[in-house]
Amino acid sequence: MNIPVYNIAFAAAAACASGMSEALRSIGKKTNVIVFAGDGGTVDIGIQSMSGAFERGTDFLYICYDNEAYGNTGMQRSGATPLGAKTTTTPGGKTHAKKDIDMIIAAHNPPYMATACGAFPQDLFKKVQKALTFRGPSFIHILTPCPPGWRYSTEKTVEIGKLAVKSGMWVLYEREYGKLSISSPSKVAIKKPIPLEDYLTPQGRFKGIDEKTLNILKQQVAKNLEQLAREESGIC
Ligand SMILES: Cc1ncc(C[n+]2csc(CCOP(=O)(O)OP(=O)(O)O)c2C)c(N)n1
Ligand SMILES: [Mg+2]
Repeated sequence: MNIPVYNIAFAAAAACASGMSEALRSIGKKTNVIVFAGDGGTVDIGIQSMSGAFERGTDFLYICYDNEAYGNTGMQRSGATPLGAKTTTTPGGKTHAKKDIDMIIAAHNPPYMATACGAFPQDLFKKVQKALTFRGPSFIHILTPCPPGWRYSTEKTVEIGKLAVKSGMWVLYEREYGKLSISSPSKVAIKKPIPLEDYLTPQGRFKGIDEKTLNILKQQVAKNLEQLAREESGIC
């Protein structure tokens, strides 16, 4: 990378970024300070320093790329692994739901937060550009399909990302000063998602998922879509 990068211990990422941002601002520099961290580093290991930085109103952008497991160490389950997904530490499928880090971040009332997916690069690009225009903390959560971990072949990566969005398992949206707007790639799915099986079946990590778990997953997806649609239309 042709920019200064500081490789820091998981738990300290947002605390370190806070210090950098304060130091740069105190000498009059508006340099963008960006944390780029995985789901394990964000929803589990680094959550306390991240919460502190958001609470203090640190002027930075926090990007979480979410491959829904501890990839670097061989695909152990993380708090972001979805219900039913097999990992090396959940060989029978995860028995807990994916931790809703977006609602946790939303509770800190940042000026800007968004979800994204690399399968929709223009949407992702615009969101990063926009996030950097806000003063204070902003957050972007990127669903990042992972061929070896999710057990599908590499050339299907874009397709898997699109299926995540079309099935409503992953919803693209922005929250600007708390106001929710669903992003255009998710507008159809929020009303009429494709069957969840279309997203799950091509992935080996969901192979053999039992009927009960599948139904819970479907209910969770439907409930999330309904809540987001209601919130956007101002009903709740
Ligand atoms: C404090 C700490 N705990 C555990 C590890 C071991 N470790 C290194 S990479 C990694 C996985 C991190 O997962 P994630 O943040 O989701 O990133 P990914 O590898 O999936 O890109 C772990 C647990 C570590 N380096 N430091
Ligand atoms: Mg990960």
